[in-house]
Amino acid sequence: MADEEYTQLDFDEVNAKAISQPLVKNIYTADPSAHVFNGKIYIYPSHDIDAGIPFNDNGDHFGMEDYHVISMDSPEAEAVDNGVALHVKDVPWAARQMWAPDAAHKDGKYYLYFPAKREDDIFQIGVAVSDSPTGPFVAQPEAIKGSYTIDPAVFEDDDGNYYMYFGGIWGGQLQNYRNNTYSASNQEPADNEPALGPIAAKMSDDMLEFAEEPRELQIIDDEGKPLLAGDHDRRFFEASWMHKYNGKYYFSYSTGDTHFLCYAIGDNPYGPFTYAGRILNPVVGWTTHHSICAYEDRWFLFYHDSTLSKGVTHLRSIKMAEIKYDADGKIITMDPYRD
Ligand code: FUB
Repeated sequence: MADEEYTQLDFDEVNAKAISQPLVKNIYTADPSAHVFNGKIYIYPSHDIDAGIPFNDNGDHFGMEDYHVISMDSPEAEAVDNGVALHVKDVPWAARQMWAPDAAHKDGKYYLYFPAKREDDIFQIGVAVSDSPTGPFVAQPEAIKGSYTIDPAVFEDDDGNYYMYFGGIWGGQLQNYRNNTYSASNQEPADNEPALGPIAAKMSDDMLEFAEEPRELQIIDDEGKPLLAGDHDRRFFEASWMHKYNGKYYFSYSTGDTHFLCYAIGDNPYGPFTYAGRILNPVVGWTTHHSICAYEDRWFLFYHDSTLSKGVTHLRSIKMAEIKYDADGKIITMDPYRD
């Protein structure tokens, strides 16, 4: 459904076949990171706008400027847009492109994590703090030391430790880093070499810094071999997410140019993670990005597509659908549109 294919579709028909409808229609939203805080669902999405920036391979047309938090009393309740929670003009180190954020809750404080480009066009990840899950959030003056690229996702483990997962290739700039060091190479590994992995770091007690050097994670196949850079149907591209199910760590992500949401399973927060399959087949629009969150005893996938904007790839809408696991803990692959 991605790439040029969707531009040929009759969007009323596609919409009628969609397994879910946009949660909010007053603004365009994408990259939904959902959490249950104090019994209520809070979704931290990107706020898509048409910034008038021409399309290019770096994704500069994703010219977002602020964040809104969406809240729901329950999975069936109306989704409420709580207004501007943080604007780029209030982030001292950031210049533009407020891409996919996430949030965490610890000791009564809420932390909004977000990537943005600095004035020199390099992505870093920042944090802003609030006493309320809906903000407004106050940004720290500097980006998180040692952070780079995009798509932070912060996971709270059962033992009270928090980990940030991040990274994205192409416009997300991960191909410019090896061992946490930048070079403007713009060079991905060759197709027969291991793919670049997502990056993870444990968070400091105050949630404002990394407590350790970020490390690259491995996604491996059934034989224990790393997925290769040429394996575009399975390799990591962007959109990290972590959740825990039956004591196992499920790392999920987007394959980017092949438009799948996939997952891999590990025994600890750092992996290695064994590729386990697809969660969601391609949606209308180039990007696909998600989160997975339990509400009481049900599990939900939060995702986005571009049906509301009739296929405009940078004007997306967040959606949610219940996910099911089989008896072996495998997630049953979903199609975003019925046949
Ligand atoms: O929303 C901008 C970018 O598009 C995100 O950071 C990526 O994950 C993709 O969804």
